[in-house]
Amino acid sequence: MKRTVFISIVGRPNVGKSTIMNRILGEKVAIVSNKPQTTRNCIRGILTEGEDQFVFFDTPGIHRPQNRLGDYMVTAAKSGMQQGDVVMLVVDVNKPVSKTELEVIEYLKREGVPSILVLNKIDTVRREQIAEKIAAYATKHEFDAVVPVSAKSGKHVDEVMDELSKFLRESEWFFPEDVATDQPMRQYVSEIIREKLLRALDREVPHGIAVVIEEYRDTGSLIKIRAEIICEKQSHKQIIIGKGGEVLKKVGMYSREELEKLTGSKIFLDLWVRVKENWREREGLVSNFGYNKKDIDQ
Ligand SMILES: Nc1nc2c(ncn2[C@@H]2O[C@H](COP(=O)(O)OP(=O)(O)OP(=O)(O)O)[C@@H](O)[C@H]2O)c(=O)[nH]1
Ligand SMILES: [Mg+2]
Repeated sequence: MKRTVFISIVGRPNVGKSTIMNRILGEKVAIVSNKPQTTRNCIRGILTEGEDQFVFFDTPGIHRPQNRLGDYMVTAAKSGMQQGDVVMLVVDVNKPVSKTELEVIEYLKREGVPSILVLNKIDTVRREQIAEKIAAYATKHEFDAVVPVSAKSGKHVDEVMDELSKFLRESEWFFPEDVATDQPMRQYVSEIIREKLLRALDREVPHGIAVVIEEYRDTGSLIKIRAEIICEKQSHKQIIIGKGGEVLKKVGMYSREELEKLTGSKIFLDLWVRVKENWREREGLVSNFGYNKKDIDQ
């Protein structure tokens, strides 16, 4: 008897939503960085075990949008929250209960959606702090389960799976058993390059970056990829390229390494940097660069 469950992973930016999804899948499907607002689209991750299929929606962190891109991300997150049979609210155990968590809890109560509270990053705090956080959330909502975890080390992540298993229902599967995501290859490639940029750059520069794949051609012996890195200002372009092209070279090298591992092919990667003044404020450009509200199931 085949069973399925859809799980929405939601929460504030930077709490570890993508990390925990990757950990559960045992594969990197969503990019991760130490900067908030890393994930911009809803990304599906699929785990099939025996007769059971778990379909996860990793969503962008819910925040107060500052521009059109932010509007898109929050719309995508809220739509993703509604796709799940069960909502997994991920919080950073170091952080107090915030407006975002209260907003999610309000939705859970209003719609009567089952939910699991995941207190992440327990590797960074003392045990008493975990108990305090559990008590703080207990006054706000009766979750179906509360699981303190470390997504980074994997500690207690199996308990999250035990809890999620309780929501499996008899149903046909929606995805083949051997796929971990339905993300199109071009999006995957652009995300990997964006991750390397997020890791190489500081402050506001990486937040104003989009990566557009202009060419993706598999010649059999080699995959040729040409990507444009869009940034918001001329000064950002110089930072992205770096002295003597050093930063861009590194980004290219790390991206290529990961793409070769992912595809098992040799990769030729050609990166270009282009300025589109304040593109995050311009609806047309935001949707051109892969963040189109029309693509969101609402
Ligand atoms: N110490 C510690 N760090 C963690 C843990 N889980 C995630 N992190 C780190 O937290 C940062 C954010 O992780 P992400 O998975 O990108 O967070 P996210 O919630 O998906 O963030 P957005 O996509 O921006 O909403 C990264 O630097 C992770 O390595 C954990 O259990 N312990
Ligand atoms: Mg993320």
